[in-house]
Amino acid sequence: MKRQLPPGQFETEKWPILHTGDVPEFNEITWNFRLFGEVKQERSLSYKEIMELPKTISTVNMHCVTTWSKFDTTFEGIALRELMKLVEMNEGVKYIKIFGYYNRERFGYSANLPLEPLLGDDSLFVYRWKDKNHDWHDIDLKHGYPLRFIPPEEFYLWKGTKWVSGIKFMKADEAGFWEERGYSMTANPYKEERYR
Ligand SMILES: Nc1nc2c(c(=O)[nH]1)N[C@H]1C(S)=C(S)[C@@H](COP(=O)(O)O)O[C@H]1N2
Ligand SMILES: [Mo]
Repeated sequence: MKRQLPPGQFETEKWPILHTGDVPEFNEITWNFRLFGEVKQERSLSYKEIMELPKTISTVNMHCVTTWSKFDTTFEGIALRELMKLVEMNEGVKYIKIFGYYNRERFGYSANLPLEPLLGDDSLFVYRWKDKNHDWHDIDLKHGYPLRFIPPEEFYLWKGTKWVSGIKFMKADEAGFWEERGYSMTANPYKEERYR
């Protein structure tokens, strides 16, 4: 895996914690994951149903817009393409918005992304990780347990929604939480697309 520091970034071996709002508690009984928007039929999956889906392991680099980059974290999770098999999308879907908790609001946080670059092994909804300093363990509640998205490294990490609650499939791009507040729609660290 390449190790190229994007412009304006520095490398860290630690995995910093960054978010806005409180850390939500996980309750398996009430937890569910919603697939909605431009689909023939909306679906809602329980925690058990999610965890029974095929797993993917992938090593990725993370770049936070606050300028830290962490290389080579290995994650276990469910690839976006596995979730896409569970719904029939309408014709012309080109974008998604990944929702998650902001305080008590289940859909309070969101980040928009184009669909096409997210079909590989590096687009995962993760729950377990390791790196050269840590053996396999569940991701911390503060990092988004029970499930959080990690985008490919062509996107800043704010596109990696923690405490995920659903995916909205869209024909047209729509700003998410930070994008509405002036951050980039495309957010490529190598092009230093921080703001718009
Ligand atoms: N639900 C939610 N997800 C979120 C955020 C947030 O505030 N709420 N912050 C984002 C930002 S700005 C970053 S940099 C990453 C940080 O992830 P980490 O704390 O696991 O490093 O989470 C992203 N996902
Ligand atoms: Mo961030």
